Amino acid sequence: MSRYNPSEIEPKWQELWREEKLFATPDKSDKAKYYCLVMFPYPSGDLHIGHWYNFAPADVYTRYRRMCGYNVLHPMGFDAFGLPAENAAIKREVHPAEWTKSNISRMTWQLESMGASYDWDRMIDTSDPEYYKWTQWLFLQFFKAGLAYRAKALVNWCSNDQTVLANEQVEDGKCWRCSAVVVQKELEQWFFAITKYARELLTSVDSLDWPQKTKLMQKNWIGQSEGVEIEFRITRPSFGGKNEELRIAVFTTRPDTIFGVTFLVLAPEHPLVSKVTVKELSGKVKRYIENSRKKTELERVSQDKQKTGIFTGSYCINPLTNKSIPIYIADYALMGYGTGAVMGVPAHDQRDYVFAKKYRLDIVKVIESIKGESVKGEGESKNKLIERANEEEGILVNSGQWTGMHSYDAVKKISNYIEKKHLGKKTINYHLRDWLISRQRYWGTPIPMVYCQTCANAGRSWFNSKEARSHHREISNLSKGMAGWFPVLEKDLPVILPENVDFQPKGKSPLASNEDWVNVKCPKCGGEARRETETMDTFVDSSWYFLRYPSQKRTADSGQRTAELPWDVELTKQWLPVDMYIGGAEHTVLHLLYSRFFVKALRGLGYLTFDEPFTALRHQGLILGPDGQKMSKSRGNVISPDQLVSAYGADCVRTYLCFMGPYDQGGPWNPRGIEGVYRFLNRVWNLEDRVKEQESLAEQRMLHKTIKRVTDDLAVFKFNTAVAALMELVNFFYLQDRVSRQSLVVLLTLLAPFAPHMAEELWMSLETADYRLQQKKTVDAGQKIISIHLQPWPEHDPKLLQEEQVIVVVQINGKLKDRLQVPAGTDQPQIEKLVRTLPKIVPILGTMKPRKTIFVKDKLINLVV
Ligand code: ANZ
Ligand code: ZN
Repeated sequence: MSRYNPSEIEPKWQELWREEKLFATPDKSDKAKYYCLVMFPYPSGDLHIGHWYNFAPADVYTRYRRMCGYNVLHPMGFDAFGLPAENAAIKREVHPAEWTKSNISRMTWQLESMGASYDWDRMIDTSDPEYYKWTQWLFLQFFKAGLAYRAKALVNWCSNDQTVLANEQVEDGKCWRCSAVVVQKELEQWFFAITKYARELLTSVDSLDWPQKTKLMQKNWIGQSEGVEIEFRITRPSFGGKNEELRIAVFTTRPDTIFGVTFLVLAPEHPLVSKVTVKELSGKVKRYIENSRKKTELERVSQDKQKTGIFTGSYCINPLTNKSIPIYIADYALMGYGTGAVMGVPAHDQRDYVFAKKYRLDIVKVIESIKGESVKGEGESKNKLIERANEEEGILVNSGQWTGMHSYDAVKKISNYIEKKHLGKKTINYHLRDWLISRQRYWGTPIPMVYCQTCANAGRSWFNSKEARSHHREISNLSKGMAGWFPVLEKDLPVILPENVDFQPKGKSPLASNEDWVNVKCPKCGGEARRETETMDTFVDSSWYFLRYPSQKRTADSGQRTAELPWDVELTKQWLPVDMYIGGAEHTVLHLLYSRFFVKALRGLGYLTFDEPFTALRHQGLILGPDGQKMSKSRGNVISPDQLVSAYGADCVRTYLCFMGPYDQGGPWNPRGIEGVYRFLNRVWNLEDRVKEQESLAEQRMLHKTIKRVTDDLAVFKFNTAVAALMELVNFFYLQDRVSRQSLVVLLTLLAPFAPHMAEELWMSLETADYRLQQKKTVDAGQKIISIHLQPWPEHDPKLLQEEQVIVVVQINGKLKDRLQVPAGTDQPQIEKLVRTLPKIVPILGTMKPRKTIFVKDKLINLVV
């Protein structure tokens, strides 16, 4: 047998598999479908070992599923638009398109070198006009349904990347990409109305086979909060004149504290601010509002920061106490949550407490703590004795008819009372905000909208059109703020991203610099109009790519450009939802939430019939450098897959990645660990010299035990223990210094998902010497081509597992007395029972209880008497 030389066999098999299209997935098949998807990468230039850790075990799992008899779809593509590519391109002074293209071809080559079983006919590049045409089309459907809208809002601005960010892209007040501090800006932007699906996104996550932690993170991000909206009547005299009674609604989760409300707070952006501010104070109020705009949301809500505010000069009435309380403006109240107004309960809310202290407002205790010790100044009821708010539930005091009741009951009773008396209503709020999708950057999908000033002046928008009226009954609501805006006609899609643009980020949309591109005719009046110059968040591209893969081939095959939908209806029904989604945990909120929203929104519009995009989800852990630190260029601890492949071969890297630890935990890269796996593969390689015809019962037992272990482990992503089982089997073969042909074939079949090249090479050499000749013969005979990867997954024989018998030595005081044959794994109490019935033991032992029992499972029992 020749030496194991992966660099010789691996490229050879990759080429043959490619030529035979061995892993192209047929759309028509008698087999059950299985859509197994990995998160597609950014074309950042190089596949690092973290990518491999996502893709290689995922490919192992895919191959296993395929051999189990499923028709498996395992596609690959590139999340090609977006900041990473654009920033890299700027740094290197090349065009992002060029940079992206060359990276895609380099990464495709790298993926090939991994021996992954992708169906390359379905490859997706999101920056391809044939793809982003449909991203634009989807935007238009959302727009027409009122799910995409433009609005002025306080938004997150990253001054380093010179663009706005979605809430999900701000981590601890910083930009998720570059870590620059994010500031608030008031801008007109495009949003997707993800909040319309908040309730559904929250509840239906329970049904998914996802990691618990990820489900919880989705829920927490959506943030459901049950409470009441209570209305406070404003009593500034001038309002009486117009017969209009102004009310401010507040949202509270603690209606049990309502008797302790001593002031009311409006967010600076609240629409009633101008109405409640008295003339004498309007200058001061204006300055306050301007100042608060400079703060980040984090600064505004942070618990420990000083609370600032300003009195409006107006008062309102607490509907339960009928007492008059002052109205303040304070920026710890956020406009984006609840009603944008808060009832101030300083005795029981710490922020209100800090605020009341600063502005010398009353602090009235209405909840008595049940744990006595935390009630400072009890009996004296002097405000200054309260040192901080008591936010816990307890017994109500000073609360009229509810005095003496527990908070839990009072929350319900007071809410009911408020509803009954029409003072307000119960509501559920979600912390989730609408998804801001427009970006002031170049490398993205152009938003396919046109703005016409003439039409805007005349108050016209698409929502006045006949098409719009056929879509909606309540146009007026949707058309708010949309005057002048028109969708690009669907037949004119895609709106091509122009190449000739100065794409350096300047805080404005780079596309605006290309006048030729910007100026268009208004689809309504035919006058001078302008294209929208902002592009879509990259996350929009990745929110639907999994819907495209099944149909991607159709378009590629037929060059079909006239399709009416982004996907083939039949293929979509056949393949979706994704059965298994595998990827990193860093996108737990962002990408997964957006994709779920897309599916629900498209289902709502009648384009899809299922409800959730990813039925099952698994995360891989993080691979650390050999020093246990996060891999980074600056630390010099980055492990390059390319070098490993040339040193050990792809099969070895794949198998080691599977073997290094539990898949969802990752861990440090161990340079010695990979050597061990390399030795293991060499041992497999050299087994061919030991092939003998017959097999022993022991060999069969060991083999079937291994089949069961590998099968069970792969099904639940325990790649490491599956490899360990294979290693034990190989050790067994070496110990008995022989292996039967059949056993070797089974071993190779089990090994095929992990080390596909080696398995194919050895299997072929067992089957036939000449691959090409054999293929020709089988194909001529009308049969499928042969490959170990088309073989069925081995099944274990349960009989061979159960009936394994062992001989247990029976000793009394260390002296051999008898032997006992029992099924392997029999436990101590059972063996003791059996021993006591043995004819040789009964006379010795009688009814004596042994002082001590030494037990070695499947081997020995020694009774000390
Ligand atoms: C009175 C009160 C008394 C409150 C008390 C809490 C404790 P979650 O659980 O996150 O929903 N709130 C409501 N709207 C707000 C806004 N726009 N900006 C800032 N704060 C706002 O929080 C609900 C609580 O957050 C509400 O209940 C309100 O304060 C505050 F002892 O009302 B509470
Ligand atoms: Zn017009």
